[in-house]
Order: sequence, then structure tokens, then C-alpha cells
Amino acid sequence: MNTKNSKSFVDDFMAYAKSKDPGQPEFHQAVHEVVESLADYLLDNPRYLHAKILERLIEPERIIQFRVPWTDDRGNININRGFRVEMNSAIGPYKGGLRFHPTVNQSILKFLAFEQVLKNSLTSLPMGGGKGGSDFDPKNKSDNEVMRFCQSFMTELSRHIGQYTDVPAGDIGVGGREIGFLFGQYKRLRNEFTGVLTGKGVEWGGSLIRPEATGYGAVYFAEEMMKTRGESFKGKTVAISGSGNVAQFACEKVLELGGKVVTLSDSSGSIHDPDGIDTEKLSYVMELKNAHRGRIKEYAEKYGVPYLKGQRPWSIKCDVALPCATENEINLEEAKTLITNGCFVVAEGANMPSNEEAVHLFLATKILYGPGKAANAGGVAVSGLEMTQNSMRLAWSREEVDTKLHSIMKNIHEMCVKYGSESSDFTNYVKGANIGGFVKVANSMMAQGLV
Ligand code: NDP
Ligand code: 2IT
Repeated sequence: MNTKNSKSFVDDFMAYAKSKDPGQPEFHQAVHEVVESLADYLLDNPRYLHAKILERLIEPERIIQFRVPWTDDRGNININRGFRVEMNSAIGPYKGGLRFHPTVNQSILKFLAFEQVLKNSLTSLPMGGGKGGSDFDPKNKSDNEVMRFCQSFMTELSRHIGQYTDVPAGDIGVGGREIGFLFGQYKRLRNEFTGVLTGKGVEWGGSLIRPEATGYGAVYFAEEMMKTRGESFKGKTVAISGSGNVAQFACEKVLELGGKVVTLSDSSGSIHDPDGIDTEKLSYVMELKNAHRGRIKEYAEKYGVPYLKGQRPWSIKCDVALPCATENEINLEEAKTLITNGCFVVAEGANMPSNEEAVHLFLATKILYGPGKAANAGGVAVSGLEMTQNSMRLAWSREEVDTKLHSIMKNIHEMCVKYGSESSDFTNYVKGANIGGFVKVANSMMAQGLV
């Protein structure tokens, strides 16, 4: 194997991965990005090839799929599908979010779980990787319907998780409300109050700063990248996609650092506010999205700004882009537009928001491009800190958690520079994050034998 050049190594490995799981495009996309980054490193370190670490990494340790039956408010019976992908436990219990969205399938959850393994390793905390969820759509459901769904989902999931085994959290469509219902049902079924989920309310075992952590962390990471070029957020124009958990707190932190956020979006369209979204307008967005579960279009109506129906925000001129909605939300054309408009920083709050061609363009043009597994690791990092606090049976202050988060993001940046620096003025953060995340997991797998 090690005599082959890296291109044929990647091609051969991808042929193998695709033949094992045809029809899983998102999973293949995530694996391809990682294998491309790792090829030279693996060829230089053939012990990993002999131990078949890559082949083992793409094979989930376990996948659980189950039926989730529930009744809606009219008494109709609904059947959804539930999943948990337990990807890798080499460095700790499986850890990763739950996604409730109609598009959820095995390919998407395997891509997310695979990314999570390397991301969690980068945080330096002892967490393996997993991901789960359901094709349940929480939109237009009453609180009672969401509760009944969560209870049914957890009735099965509770057999497979635990504070030392697998610790889920939130992701798209799963926030504080859902984690509450899930936790309540787990506690009732198992008769134990443990840190089996993260993202809990602060009054019942949650950590301060967990809701903020992914968005804040992505901005801290972008700030570190900008520092390498003597730049900062001050006075910069920032485009953000999404208007959920990650987008809201990314926006909050950018404002604090003196940047101007001009866009937000949801799956129906984007708003463009040329004057900038200030803290008052952001409070309105939080109320609109979190309390009323409204649409971002209402922002455009309230503040009299343009609404780009059915469009993503990347046509708007910006210095910094923070994609915080979902996978494959920046294609090649959109990436070109961003760069033509002068955007020189892309930090991914979402998982895999840039498609493969967009990533290649960002790397070729040598902008500051921070891939999701590095830039959005702040969320799971504070989940790890929530687990620590639960184990110690105490709670840290906001300042303490935020300081730890900030230092974890700086360390991840350093790790990316260590493995991804290609010249005195260019770091390939994709390569840095992939190798940086891989080494610890691979060495742990080697140490633990063929399991
Ligand atoms: P939320 O459910 O809070 O918000 C998701 C946002 O993205 C909403 O504005 C939603 O719009 C939009 N969105 C979702 N799916 C699509 C789609 N298919 N097309 C267009 N827009 C879409 O989720 P989060 O903010 O928690 O998650 C956002 C991203 O960040 C995801 O990629 C997630 O995996 C990633 N992430 C989240 C972490 C966390 O701690 N929560 C940690 C690390 C990464 P609409 O309301 O119309 O659906
Ligand atoms: O993609 C992610 O890192 C998350 N959704 C957060 C996972 C977690 O366990 O906090």
C-alpha cells in the first residue's frame, strides 16, 4: 500500500468505501474529505495502514434502528424511524447529537457520526463519537406532540445509552425543549438521575454556556484564524446562514467583537439587513425562533429589509461567512460569489456546509477556511464540560465555562496549524483538523487491540 501515490490510494479507498455502502452520498463525501487529507500522512506512517485503522474507522461499532410510534393531537397514529449510530468509542463513550428532521437517514447520520469522532478528539476531552435522530419533523407540532414523540423515541433509545456508554445531545430540531422531554423519560424508565444527555437545563444538571457554545466557539475559531493575518472582527461585514441555535449565538458573539451581521436565513429564505442586526433585533430573532417558532421572513416584514425568498445568503457581499444551517449549503457557484465579493474567512458553524467543490476552491484560493469539525467543536466541547460537572456533582460559573471553551478553541486552532501548515503564510485547516483529530483516535485503537 505505501508504495502507491496518494491519489490512487484515495481512489482505491473510496472504491472500497462505496462498494460497502452504495447509496450513502453524504457519508462518502465526509469520508473522502478525510481520506484526501490523511493520504500522505498514512503513506508516511504505514503502521496505521497495516492495522487497517481507516477501514475500521468507517465501520460503525454499532447502528441501532428502531420504530417510533406516537399519536398526534387528533388521535392519529404516526410511525417514525429512530436511529443511533455508535461510531467509535476508542477515546471515550459515544458522544454526539440527535437530529430530528425529515431528511434524516443512515447516510446523513453516518457522515455526522464520522465527523464527530474526529471533532471530539480535537476537543482534547475523552469522548468517542456517535450521532442519532429521527425523520420526525418538529415543525408545526404542538408541545404535547413533541413530548409524546420524545417519550416514545427514548423508550427504545434508553436501552442503548448511559452516562458511561453513549451520551446524546441536541442538533437540528433538538434543543432545550426536546432534551427536557427525553431526559424526563430516561429518568422515569431507568430510575436514575445521571448525566445521560447534555444540553440539559441549568436547573437540572445542564451547563452554563452550552446553548451559546457552538456559535461562540465558531466565532472564537474564526478570530484565531484572522489573527494569523493581523485581522479581527472589528468593522467586518459578516454573512450568517441559519437562524437556529448556532446562528443566533454566532451572531451574538460577532456583535460583541465589533462585527456587523447582515444576513440570517431559514429553509424558506434569507433576510438581508444592510444596517446590521443589532442586539435588539437579535433578541427579536431569538424570541421569534425559540418562543414562537416563526419564520425569518417575519424579520424582513418587521424591519422593512429585503427578503430573499428561497435563497441562501451567499450573494450578499461580506468579509466573513459563517454557514450555520445545514450540510451542502454552499456550492461551487456560491463559493465563487463569496470570493469574488471579497470574502476571506469561512468558518463552519454547521457540519459539512460547504460541498466538496466549494472546499477545493476555498483551499485553492487560500482564504481562511475553518472546516466544521474544527470550527464548530465548541458545542460538543462544552457538552464534555457538562459531563465533567455532572460527574463532580457541581456547576461552574459562566465565566469559568466560557474561559475553558475559549481556550479549547485556541488549542484546536493550534492543532490545525501544527498538522496543516503548508507554508509560512498558509494553513490548510482541513488537513490540520483531519490529521490532528485522527492521531489520538488511531493510536488509542492500536493500543486497545483488534476490537
Ligand atoms: P437548529 O434546529 O437550531 O437550527 C437550524 C437552522 O438551520 C434553522 O434556521 C433551519 O431552518 C436551518 N436549516 C435546517 N435544515 C435546513 C435545510 N435542509 N435547508 C435550509 N436550512 C435549514 O439547529 P442548530 O443551530 O443546532 O444546527 C445548525 C447546524 O449546526 C447543523 O449543521 C448542526 O449539525 C450543526 N451543529 C450544531 C451543534 C449544536 O450544538 N447545536 C454543534 C455543532 C454543529 P428551518 O427552521 O426552516 O428548518
Ligand atoms: O454536531 C455536533 O457537534 C453537535 N450537534 C453537538 C454534539 C454534542 O454532543 O454536544
